[in-house]
Amino acid sequence: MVLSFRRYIGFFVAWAVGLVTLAAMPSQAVPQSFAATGVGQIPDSMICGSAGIPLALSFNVTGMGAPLTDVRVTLNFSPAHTFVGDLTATLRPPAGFPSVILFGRVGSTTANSAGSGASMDGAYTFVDPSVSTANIWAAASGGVLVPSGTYAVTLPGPVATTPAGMAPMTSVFAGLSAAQINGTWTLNITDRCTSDVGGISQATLQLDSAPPAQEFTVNPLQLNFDVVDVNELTLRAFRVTAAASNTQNIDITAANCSIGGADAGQFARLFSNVTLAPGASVQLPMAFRPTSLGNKTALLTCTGVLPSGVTPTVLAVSLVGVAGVPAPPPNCYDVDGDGVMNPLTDGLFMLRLQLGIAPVTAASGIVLNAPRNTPLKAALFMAQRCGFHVPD
Ligand SMILES: [Ca+2]
Ligand SMILES: [Ca+2]
Repeated sequence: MVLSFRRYIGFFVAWAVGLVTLAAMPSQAVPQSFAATGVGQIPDSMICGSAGIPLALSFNVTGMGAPLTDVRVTLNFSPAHTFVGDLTATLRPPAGFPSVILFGRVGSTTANSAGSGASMDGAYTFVDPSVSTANIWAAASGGVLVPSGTYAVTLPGPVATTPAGMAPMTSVFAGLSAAQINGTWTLNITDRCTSDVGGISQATLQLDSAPPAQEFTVNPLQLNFDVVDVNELTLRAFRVTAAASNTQNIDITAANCSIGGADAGQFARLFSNVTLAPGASVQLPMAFRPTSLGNKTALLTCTGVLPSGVTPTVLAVSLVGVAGVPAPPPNCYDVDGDGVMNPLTDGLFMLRLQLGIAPVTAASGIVLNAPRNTPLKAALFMAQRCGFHVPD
């Protein structure tokens, strides 16, 4: 494809207009909530000091990326459970390890201590201490009711001094891969002393994670311009496609694109800034205009592709072309282009035109051969390529 300068500009404008339609609002990952199955009465302990059968809650987690950046568990105690010191709640990811005890034996300071007698009645959200430093041990110290609210994960009892210290949660799970995060999380709640009972009516696991990696593909990775005459302009395009699974736009900034290599000056980038919405695909044009004969190679490289962490991190397309010999100039003595300069056809036709005779009359009695086998074809050639004035 060889384009005139005007068509080149038109192509560029069409391209720039096309960019506008690609714009889309970026999307961000948001915390996802997963409701528990298995809610109900927490089985009472049969023997004080020995943990009973756990109430096992399950959360079916899907669609999360890694690493986790926030983990929260909300438990709605209904009916209320008297004597929080009976209870221990342990959260486990699908692989089972590592686990985190959200709270355990609150108020307990010795191996045989029963702990706090305060009731759990209502909703409680357990979070990483970076989210809240409210301590459930302090809240339970009144001995009547643990107020509903948000509490940091605390070390399980017994502890030597109360309140028990806070313990991390998010960082414990931060090493999990996406494959290890997505699956069934469990929350086991056990009771270790008889008589006091209660249950869970509703539970939610809320997770937040870094957005999954944004990906795009480039095709072809080598743009082949084939043989192009010296000083001719030829265009080719490659395609960039954003993965449908992306959650954010991918931005390629034209200012971050450069052409390197021995023949860099003979290739040109014709695209401006590119925004690729998830699943979007766009053709990006490049130009080749060889200035001397021979094989020409260069490399287009776009760095700083956003957002950070995009795969691949660099857009790279190798550019290959061959500069060929330009077509010879037209032979203006061969009016009809049959390869023969015949004075009785070519010569006579030219002479008549020079004398001011119109083409049809000037061709009278002359047999013009292919490819310019009519007076008008021959006259047009003489005007356009050979600078002749052609009489009307
Ligand atoms: Ca009990
Ligand atoms: Ca001829």
